[in-house]
Amino acid sequence: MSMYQHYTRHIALVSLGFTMAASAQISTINSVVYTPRQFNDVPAATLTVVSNYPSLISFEEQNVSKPTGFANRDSWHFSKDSGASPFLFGNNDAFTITMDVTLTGDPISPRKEAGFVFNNPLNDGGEFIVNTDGHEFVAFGGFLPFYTFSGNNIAFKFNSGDTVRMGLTVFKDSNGKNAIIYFAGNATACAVSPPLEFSNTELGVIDGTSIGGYLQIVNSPTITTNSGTAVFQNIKITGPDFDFDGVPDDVDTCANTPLCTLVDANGCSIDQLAPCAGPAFDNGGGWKNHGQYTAAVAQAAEQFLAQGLISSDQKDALISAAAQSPCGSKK
Ligand SMILES: [Ca+2]
Ligand SMILES: [Ca+2]
Repeated sequence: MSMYQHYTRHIALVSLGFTMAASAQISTINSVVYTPRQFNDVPAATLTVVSNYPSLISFEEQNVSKPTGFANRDSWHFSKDSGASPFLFGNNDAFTITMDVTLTGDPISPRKEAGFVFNNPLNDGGEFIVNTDGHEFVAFGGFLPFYTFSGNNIAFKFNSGDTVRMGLTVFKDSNGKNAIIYFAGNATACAVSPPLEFSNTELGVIDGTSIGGYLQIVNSPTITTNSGTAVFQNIKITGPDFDFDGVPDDVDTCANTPLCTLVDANGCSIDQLAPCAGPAFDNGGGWKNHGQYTAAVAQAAEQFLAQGLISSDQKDALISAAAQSPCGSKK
C-alpha cells in the first residue's frame, strides 16, 4: 500500500459549485518554466536542477553561505507553451493542484522551506509550504488566506527529509466568492482546511498570477556547507477535485471519497463500490445477505488488482476482512 492510503482522520467535504469554463484553460498546461535564483543573495552557491515535469523536479542548493544576504530561492511555474513563459492564471480560474514534496535541510537551521508559490508576476502572491526549523505545514503571505495544519496537531509536524503530499483547490463557492481549500498529507494523516474565502481587494487570485513550486534556503554567515534540497514529484493540475483523489469532479463517479483512500479511474474506493451499509441503488434495503456483500467486495478487489492498483496479497486481505465482517448479515 502507498503511504497515503493510511489516514487517521478526515474532514467531511462539502459539495460546492465551481465554474466549468474556467477549467478548460487549465487543461492547456503542458510544462513548467524555471526561475532559478528568484532570490540570489548568495550567487556563489551551487545550484543543481533536475527537470522532469510532471513526474519529478528537484532543486539542490549547496554552500549557501556569505557574510551578509537573506536567501537563495529557486522556482518553477506552470506553462502552456513548453516552458517558454509562465501560464497566467485569472481571477475566475478554478482548479486543483497536488504534488509530493520532499524537503531536506543540512542543517535544518537556518530555515529551508519548500512548497507552492503564487507570483504576480514575480511579487509575493503567497506560499503554502513546509519548513525544516519551524516544523510547519502552513499557508501565508500575498493574497492567500492564512492556514496552518501544524498548530496543535502533532500529526502535521514536519521533519527534514519527510515526503509529504500538498494540494490546493481554488474555486467559486456557493456565495459566488472565490475560495481556497488546502490539503495536507503525510505518512500518518491526511486533512483539508475548511473552504477559506479570499479577502484581498481582488477577492481571489489576481489576474496574471503564475503558480508553481519553490525551494528557499536562508543564508548562513557561519556554516559554509549550509545546503538543502527540494524534490517535487507527481505534479498534477486539473479541474477542481474536491475529494483530492486525483479524479476531477466532472469525471468522478464517487463524490466525497475519504481523503487518501485508493480509488479506481472513476474516483471510487472499494468501500464506495461495496459499502457495508448496502448499495446506494438498493433503496435502503441493504445487502440480501453477508455473502452478497463479500462477493461485491471481492468483485471490486479483483478490479483493483486487474488495474494494477493493489497486489494479490492486498486483494486477499480485503476479501478476508470482508468475509469476517458483519456486513450484510441479518440481525
Ligand atoms: Ca475526485
Ligand atoms: Ca472520488
